Amino acid sequence: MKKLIIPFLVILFAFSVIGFNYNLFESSPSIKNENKFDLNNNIQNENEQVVIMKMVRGKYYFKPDTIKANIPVVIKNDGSLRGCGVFVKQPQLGLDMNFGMKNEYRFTPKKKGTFKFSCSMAMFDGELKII
Ligand SMILES: [Cu+2]
Repeated sequence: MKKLIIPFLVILFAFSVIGFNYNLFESSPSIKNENKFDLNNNIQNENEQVVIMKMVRGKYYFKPDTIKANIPVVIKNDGSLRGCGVFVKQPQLGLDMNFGMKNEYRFTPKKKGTFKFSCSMAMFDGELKII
């Protein structure tokens, strides 16, 4: 088991470097502006719900923490998701996100309830409500 830890960390590091470079490479002034989001300025409309995801001391937080079913959602990393915290899963909603590769993920929630999100190793978690 111990032998697996170091290769795993190397792979994880490689992934975060790739993700980082990818973002740097893709950054142009126009894209930067699009990706710039303000935690206090969530645009909620009938076409898309914007959810900002944040990580504070090993906990995920969503802003807003309650969204509506059957309306498309985009989940964005506010930049605080780090390390293995970039790998976010929610199996019931079919979400398997890697914020090291992409800064935002879109889906349309069909189910209602309180859904627990966790990192791929279940070290970090947080809840999102769908009504
Ligand atoms: Cu983890």
